[in-house]
Amino acid sequence: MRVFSGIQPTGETHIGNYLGAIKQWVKLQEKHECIFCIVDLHSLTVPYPVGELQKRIKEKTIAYIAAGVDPKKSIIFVQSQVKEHTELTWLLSTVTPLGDLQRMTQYKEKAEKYKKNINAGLLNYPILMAADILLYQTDIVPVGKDQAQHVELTREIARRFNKKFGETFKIPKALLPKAGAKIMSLVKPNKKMSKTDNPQSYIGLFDAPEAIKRKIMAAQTDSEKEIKYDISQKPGISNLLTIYSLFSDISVKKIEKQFKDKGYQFFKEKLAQLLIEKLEPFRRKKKELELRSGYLEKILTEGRKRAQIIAQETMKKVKQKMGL
Ligand code: AQP
Repeated sequence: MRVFSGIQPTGETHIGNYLGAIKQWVKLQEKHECIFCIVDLHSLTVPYPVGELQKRIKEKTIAYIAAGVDPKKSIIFVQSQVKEHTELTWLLSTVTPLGDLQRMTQYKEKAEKYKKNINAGLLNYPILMAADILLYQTDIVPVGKDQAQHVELTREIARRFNKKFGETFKIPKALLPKAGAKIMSLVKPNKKMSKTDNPQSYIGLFDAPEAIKRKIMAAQTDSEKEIKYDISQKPGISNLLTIYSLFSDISVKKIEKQFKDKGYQFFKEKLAQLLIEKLEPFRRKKKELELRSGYLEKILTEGRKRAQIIAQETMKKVKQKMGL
């Protein structure tokens, strides 16, 4: 089975990215052929500081490895370095109805958020994502819930292409974690945790202990006292319970019992302690990797070469099928 996934270098990697995507990647690489991409071309669809982009790409490379992706087992590479991604995007755009793109939730949300920059790239984002996935004849796409709709569209595009031009692409499947597929913002627990939001709203994978403590203690909860999972009435505390459960491997039910009558402040203090402890190895690994730029470059060059071989093979087939 081949696995493909990626993260945009739009900001700091947070625990939502980890629990929704990277944690699954680390497991999958033990049994499957995995390809993990830093999707820099996707990140150009929203405003970004040009001078920061390379730094952000480096941060993502470090985040993948520090969180457990093993470059000996998995391919890690930068999307813009394999030109077949953009080439296939154009070809797939000719079999993608405009209406399908306009109804995508992420497009609607981003168009609302960036009213002054509703560029065509924002609309075409899912076609680039389809190209990323289909180029590698992917079987499994481990992602968080917000990306499930894009994987569904990818399947539709592949089916449409195969029907029109003959069997070309594998039909991939999204893989969502059972819990943690949508970690919510600490500030607005009805919204997804997002790296382009206020840093108070997320716990960065490499946040310092003081920052973790400050953010968790300030996390929005309700005016009651009971530590109980109830996503509709108590989204804030439910989100914190999910995070606690996923980092401790203790069920939400058990945690509720453990903290019965203890109050929110006590629970938050314990959660902060847990996160500080669990994220410590990531911070340590990051420090090490930051000093090893040559090693990181080597991984990306190696990854690019390996990715290119597969991508070129698919492109050859696609062009033949389309009569080019
Ligand atoms: N809050 C989340 N909970 C669980 N999974 C999440 N993912 C993102 N946020 C959460 C998953 O992380 C992967 C990388 O996402 P992306 O960089 O492609 O962009 P995104 O999905 O739009 O993530 P962000 O953090 O919200 O980034 P920005 O702010 O740039 O839009 C995906 O698998 C995603 O599902």
